[in-house]
Amino acid sequence: MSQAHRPDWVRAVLAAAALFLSAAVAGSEPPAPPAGDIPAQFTPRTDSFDYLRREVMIPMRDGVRLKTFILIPKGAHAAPLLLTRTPYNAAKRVLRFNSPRLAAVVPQMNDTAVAAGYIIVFQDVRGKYGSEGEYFMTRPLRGPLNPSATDHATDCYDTIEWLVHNVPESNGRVGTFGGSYEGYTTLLSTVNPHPALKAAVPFAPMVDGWIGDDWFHWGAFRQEGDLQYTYDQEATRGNDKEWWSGSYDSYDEFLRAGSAGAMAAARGLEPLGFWRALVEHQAYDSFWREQAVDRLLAREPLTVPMMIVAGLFDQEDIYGGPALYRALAPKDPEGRFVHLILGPWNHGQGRRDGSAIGGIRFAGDTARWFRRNVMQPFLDHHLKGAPRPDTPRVLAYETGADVWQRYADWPRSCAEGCAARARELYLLPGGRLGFERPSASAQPYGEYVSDPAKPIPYRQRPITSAGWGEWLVEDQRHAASRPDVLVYETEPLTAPLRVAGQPIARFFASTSGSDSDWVVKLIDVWPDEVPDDPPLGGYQLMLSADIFRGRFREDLAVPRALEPGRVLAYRLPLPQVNHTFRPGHRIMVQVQSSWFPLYDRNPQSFVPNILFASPESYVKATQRIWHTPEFPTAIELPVVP
Ligand code: PG9
Repeated sequence: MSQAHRPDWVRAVLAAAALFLSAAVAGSEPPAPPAGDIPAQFTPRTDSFDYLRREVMIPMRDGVRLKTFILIPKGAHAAPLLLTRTPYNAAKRVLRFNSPRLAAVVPQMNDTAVAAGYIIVFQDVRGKYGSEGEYFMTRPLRGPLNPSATDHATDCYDTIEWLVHNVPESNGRVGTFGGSYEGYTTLLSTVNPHPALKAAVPFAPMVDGWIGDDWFHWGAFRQEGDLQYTYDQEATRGNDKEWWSGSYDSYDEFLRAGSAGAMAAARGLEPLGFWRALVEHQAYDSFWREQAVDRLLAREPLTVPMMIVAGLFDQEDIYGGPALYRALAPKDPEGRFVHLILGPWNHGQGRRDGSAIGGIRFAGDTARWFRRNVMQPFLDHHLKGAPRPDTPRVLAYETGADVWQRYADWPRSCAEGCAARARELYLLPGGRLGFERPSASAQPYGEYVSDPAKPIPYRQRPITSAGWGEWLVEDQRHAASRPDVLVYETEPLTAPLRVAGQPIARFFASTSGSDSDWVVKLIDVWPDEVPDDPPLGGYQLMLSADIFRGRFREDLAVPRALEPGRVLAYRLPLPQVNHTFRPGHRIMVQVQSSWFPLYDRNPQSFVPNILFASPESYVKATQRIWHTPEFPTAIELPVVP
């Protein structure tokens, strides 16, 4: 019989007996009976745990205290500290499993550090969850965008200062570590860094929120995740009020809402500071430029060794890692400070299991392999004084061939004698794709009608929260068969074609509208039959793709209407590739004008702020992609000879 099911009289007799006994033992008046079963204080028994857990409030220079969890392997002595500063609830980040084992409690990304005896530290950023102070989305560094006296750099400095003086089990060396937003805070830890900071490992860091990470891509607003994210993060300090949805398929939900602004209004986002910032800063103005981390760090001295970990299929922050490397590598001619890892990973997958994304499989658990064999030796060298490992300057997984490549630079350098050379892959009449320039033909352009009433789903409907991490590798046949998607492809290749670097779409386009979005996708088409993996037969694997909002063609900071009917030149740098198209495969390029509802719809008639486009402003447009000698649309491919 459980406690709760004992009859009342039994409980009363038992309680009286217990009181009598305890009074007899103490020889005094019996204490007042407890009000309920739950003691005023309970101390869990953790003697079987393999770690100690300390929860502290660390004071910052302005008196604000930040909630910090310090997990120390039992018996640790002179152990390095690995610090993650998070907006995602530190208490939960150190509770993956409610386990007595440190390896099970911390996120998987810490696996090799735990095995190596590190002390793991997680901290809530200012203003979130257990930390005091005010929150700002990806709080910019002190300066014009942040008039206060603190930022992530100072908060990290003050935290490290406290840790090295108050954790006697440590060796006084600290690494900063974390992905995405935590990657952003990791990057900012290197600005005026604390002398004890010896290494930083940002995974999939958010670097430039307008050009190609999280909030916009080249001016197109990523409404689907961002409205929800802003709501969840900013409505309350502890994410107690969460975005609600009455639809299984977010395609329907966003289409019915009309515009992103209408959707935001329907959920009451107006009081949220970052929503107001999004409304005001739709163009690449100083708000975005001045907080782009690649620009900021390029101005700072490079003193903290950094391993930038990026994913080739990152659906959230695909731009940041390589952009940061491009900005920092010139400051490090010897290649001793900055390393770039390009893994076959979706957003932050380098922190988890890297065996596959959806149905696309790689050569084993590439992420664990990287953490064990590349990242941990790098950390051990800088934080434990282990011998210098042979860390490649750039380590990139070659998709298609399924091998890791070590490079002396990225894009691959001429010094290596194997530079990637830009080769133009032309869009040609008849849906062909080839390395020969177009000649005059009866078919000077490909044409489609883009109808905002029927935008192209960015992935197979229904669009639910499942599948978000896989959409970049989703089979593109669902788009290829639509009349509003142009498709160009080569013949099956007779020899392997290897590409390493950044493809650039140089296209000539006209529209009957006065504004337009352009989506360009570079695709590897598998042979019709793949006996060893049948679902890959004819699979259209998107290697690299992006969207450009036409109004920013002339100036990213100033939107301008397009001239209807006029052929205009565009240049759209696409995400990095490191891939071999194998014999029998085809190269394909698709062009379309919406990617919905991930990106908000372009009304196709110029309006001052697309967030608030009225229903009448959404109009059909006839789109043309040109392929003539005068207007030779091409993808500039970084081909390795
Ligand atoms: N991609 C997420 C994010 C980073 C920075 C700002 C906003 C969102 C993340 O995964 O943390």
